[in-house]
Amino acid sequence: MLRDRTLRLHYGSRMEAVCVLGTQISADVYGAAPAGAVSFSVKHTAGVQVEVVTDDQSQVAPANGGKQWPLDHRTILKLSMNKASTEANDDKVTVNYYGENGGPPIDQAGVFLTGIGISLDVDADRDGVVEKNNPRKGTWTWGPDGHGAILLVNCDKDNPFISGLDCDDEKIFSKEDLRDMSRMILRTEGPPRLPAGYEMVLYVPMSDSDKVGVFYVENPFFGQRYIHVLGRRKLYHVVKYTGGSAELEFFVEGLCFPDDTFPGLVSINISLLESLTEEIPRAPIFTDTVVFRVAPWIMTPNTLAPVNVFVCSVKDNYLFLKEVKSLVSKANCNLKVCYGYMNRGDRWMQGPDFGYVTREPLFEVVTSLDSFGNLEVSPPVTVNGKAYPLGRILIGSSFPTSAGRRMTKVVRDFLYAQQVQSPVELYSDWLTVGHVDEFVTFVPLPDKKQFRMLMASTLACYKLFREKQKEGHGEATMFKGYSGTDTKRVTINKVLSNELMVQENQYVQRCIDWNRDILKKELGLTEKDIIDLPALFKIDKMGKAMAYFPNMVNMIVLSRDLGIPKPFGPIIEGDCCLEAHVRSLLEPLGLMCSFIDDISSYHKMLGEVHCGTNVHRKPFSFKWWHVIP
Ligand SMILES: [Ca+2]
Ligand SMILES: [Ca+2]
Ligand SMILES: [Ca+2]
Repeated sequence: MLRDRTLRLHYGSRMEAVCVLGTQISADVYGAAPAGAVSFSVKHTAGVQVEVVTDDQSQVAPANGGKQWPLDHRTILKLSMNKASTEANDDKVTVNYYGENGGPPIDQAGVFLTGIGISLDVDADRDGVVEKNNPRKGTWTWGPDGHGAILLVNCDKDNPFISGLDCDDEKIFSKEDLRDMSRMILRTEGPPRLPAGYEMVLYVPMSDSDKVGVFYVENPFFGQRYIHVLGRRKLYHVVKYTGGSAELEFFVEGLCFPDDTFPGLVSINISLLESLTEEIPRAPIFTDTVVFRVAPWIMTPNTLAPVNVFVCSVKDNYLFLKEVKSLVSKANCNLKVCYGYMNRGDRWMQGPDFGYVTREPLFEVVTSLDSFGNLEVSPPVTVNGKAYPLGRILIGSSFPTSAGRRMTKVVRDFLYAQQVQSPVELYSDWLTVGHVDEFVTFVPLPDKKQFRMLMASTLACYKLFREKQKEGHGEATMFKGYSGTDTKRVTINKVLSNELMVQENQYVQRCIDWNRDILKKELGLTEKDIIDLPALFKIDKMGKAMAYFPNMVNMIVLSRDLGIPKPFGPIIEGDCCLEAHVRSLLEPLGLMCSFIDDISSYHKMLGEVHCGTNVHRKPFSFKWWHVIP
């Protein structure tokens, strides 16, 4: 921010002023004139540029003072400097006033000037280097042609020995932690000391103080120390002015993600304060401002390559663990088992040791719809010409007209505020657990579309079972080897003749179709982008649906390797006809199906493979700031 300021010259007295390079000082030449003066001349040293401005007429004043101007109340002098001073007050502007009869000047007014360069700098052009005084550093725009610096929320834990997150304290423990922060440099140029009465202050607006933390790097050449200078409870910091040509280095961390009360932009200012006399408080005469946007919280879709698979070890999931292990080794990524001390008995975990965020409502009841199985993300899509290069978040919600469970408002508001993965709201409240991942998932493909959407389909299951019945396999038995307690013999004939079940599953299909229509519209999909996986549901006492056999759509996707809940379908000629059918749909596309028995470990507790695992994926190569929300 370059702001002009006005200086009141006064004849017969010595004045001193600091001129920040790139700014102008307006000096009132008329008001300073002695009685009887009718014209003036201006003399100045080489480091100062002086313009004589009357209305919109501007003339450069020669340094030697060889030109006279008539004294006019509209006339002002504009002083500027483009080179920093090596000593305080080493430049000077003198105004000579002349009377009506010419001759020698009748009086003088003047000012001694100190030129100081101040620039607060960030990487506003996003090339990884903090450039010098980018003229656009104080604003922020989206898109590949946009500009503006970015900031990460430092919500990981680079030091395992601290209790909270990295951004919870006002310390930096490791060099790794510095990599989560953005560099900011204060460049100053000037004499060894600031003239008396001047001070430089770095500060954040009150509204940003709980969103950003700033550390100063002390003694960069003698064992660095990082001093927390701005953030919670620290609104300003008096900067040590070191003289000469100096670069003071700062590291900046974000403290929170955007949400409905915080659009994501934070600003940091440097001001030069001046005091006219000791009794009057200092006032800013120059301010430079930089703006950062805090990086949004971004979800990674199944189409991104897996890096680590997290799974919990609890007392009864040993076999499940073994099968996941073999899948993970096929997919060439790492398995991270979380043992009891970390998961505290919770098998529906999220991964430890990397960034996480919590949102807690003040007044609302937290429902099952707030679980992360209720939050999925589509692969990148283009819908009616509008690109979503990071995909769209899928939120499970209740039917628009019913007063059912709904994801807590704070969570929904949070998701919308991230902007880069514009959420789509689906209807998932018809399910007992109510999660989106119970009826839809995505698998990567190397073709033009890059993926297929898989949906649970009761229609597809009935179609398959009727075909098998026609082929003479009506007595094929389900649930063989199923470790559940229900030992009644279930055949294709029995399933097909159960009228109640037929009706319940027609209802379920309607609920799924409702979502299918939303997904087609909001993700720009056609029928050929969708694959139906057979599924059956039963309705519980509350009128909600739960999977009748392990729900295959609730799979884990590791590139081309799919870990699918083993459905325990009707056995025909030694093969599960559901597995065979799903293989016939997916394997020709180059996908590999592994069916994992999750019955006792997850299915009986109303979850499947996908709910019991978590995949840390390679982040998008697409830069989120290139999104145009
Ligand atoms: Ca740069
Ligand atoms: Ca810290
Ligand atoms: Ca960190």
